[in-house]
Amino acid sequence: MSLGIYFCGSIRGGRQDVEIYSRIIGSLKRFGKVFTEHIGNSDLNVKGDGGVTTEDTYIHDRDLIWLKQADVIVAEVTQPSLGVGYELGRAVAMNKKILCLFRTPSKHLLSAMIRGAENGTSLQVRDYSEEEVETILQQYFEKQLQA
Ligand code: 6K6
Repeated sequence: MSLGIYFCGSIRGGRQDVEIYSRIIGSLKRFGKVFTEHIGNSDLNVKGDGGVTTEDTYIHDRDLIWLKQADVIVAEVTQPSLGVGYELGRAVAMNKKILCLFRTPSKHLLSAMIRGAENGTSLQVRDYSEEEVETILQQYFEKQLQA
């Protein structure tokens, strides 16, 4: 069975971490279909998709359809983003399985509303360094595929 995976990463919150998003998405593709591959695309900047403007309502409604379809949500939460926080809140309300990844060391401190939502099962928060990200994803998805 192939999993549906929704990856969340900052867009208008700032694109500083786009390279790590791309690396995570590359790794996630081994475990299932990633609905939001565009988040790892460096042409997608805070102003829009390489010059192409899409209505915000369209983006919101399409992303919520993908979120509902997803089996697992993986969010890179180091760069604070209102959109990622919103997606996580909606995903919690849908009882989705969620893995939040926070890169250390970081100048940012993860919101208590994300770290405090950790419950060890449906919502997990992992602090990680860039070199270990593939191993963390491998271990997480092995468990999901067994469940
Ligand atoms: C238009 C202008 C800037 O970027 C665009 C195209 N935007 C988006 N396309 C797809 N998903 C989006 C877009 N903007 C936000 N999202 C969703 O919210 C993604 O799934 C991200 O996980 C999250 C990022 O939120 P912000 O607040 O950092 O933009």
